Amino acid sequence: MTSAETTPWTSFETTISDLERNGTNALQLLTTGAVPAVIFRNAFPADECRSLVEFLTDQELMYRSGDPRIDQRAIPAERVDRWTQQGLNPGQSTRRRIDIGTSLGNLGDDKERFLADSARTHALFQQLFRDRPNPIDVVYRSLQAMAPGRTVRTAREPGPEPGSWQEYGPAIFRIHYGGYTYGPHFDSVRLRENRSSYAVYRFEHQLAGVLCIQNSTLEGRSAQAIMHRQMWKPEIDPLLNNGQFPEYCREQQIENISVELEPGDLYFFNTGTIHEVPGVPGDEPRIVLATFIGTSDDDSEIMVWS
Ligand SMILES: O=C(O)CCC(=O)C(=O)O
Ligand SMILES: [Fe+2]
Repeated sequence: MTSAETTPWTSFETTISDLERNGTNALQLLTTGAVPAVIFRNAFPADECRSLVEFLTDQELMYRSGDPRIDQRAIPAERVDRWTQQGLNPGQSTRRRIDIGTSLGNLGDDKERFLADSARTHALFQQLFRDRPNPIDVVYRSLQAMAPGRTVRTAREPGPEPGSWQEYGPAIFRIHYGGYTYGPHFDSVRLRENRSSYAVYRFEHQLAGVLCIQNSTLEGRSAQAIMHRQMWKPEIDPLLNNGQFPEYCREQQIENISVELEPGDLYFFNTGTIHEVPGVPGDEPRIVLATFIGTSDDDSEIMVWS
């Protein structure tokens, strides 16, 4: 879609109770690309976000910026860059990210390892959120309100025993240090990663639900996602891979919008939309709680994973 498109393209801001009252099909707004994002402001209280960061730091699951232990825990840059070649940090510095949780994108090539790691994540999250508000619940409840009548559940594969299931990780905390940048990309277990041996491969649409836990801010600017009014198609791939996408957007006058989030704000978007998150090397890391979501128009089940 280009700016020749006359319908406005703006985020849809809502709440769980508004959706329940009005019966808006917010899921469809995303699957059809009618809006760049569905935003739930203040979905998780900002002071709970701050308290959670303190807690995760105390638990040594993450570290403050500058802590030398970050490099030991950071996932190898080649792994997180596998699908997004572009968008190195300012000054070409190494991209550093700590994940708390299990990533299908990183571990999915080894299904057994992925499912074992997912089981450990479930145990860890159960322990972490035994006595404190669980932000993952907010993501699932908001998604459920967007999709009334559908069954929203963590993605799963049939287990070894008849009738048993093995779940994927339910969500993942991603802690981005030093201005970590996501260049323009799309996400798809179907069209990009080709994960045909996984149950989530069957879905027609892939969405993401991302809760902002902490912003990275420098001189009044913070790292925020930019959505381009362009769905992925095969012809876009060379442009994404060669770094020519910005030029293409200028030539084709493809509009974009920035999704401005404060800690506690939650946004959902269609991951087939080309998107990016330019980094801002602030003092604190940017922290999000992220999920992917699979849905099809004629499928009563919606699966969530990380
Ligand atoms: O960190 C974000 O806000 C989005 C990252 C991203 O590209 C994704 O979750 O697909
Ligand atoms: Fe993405």
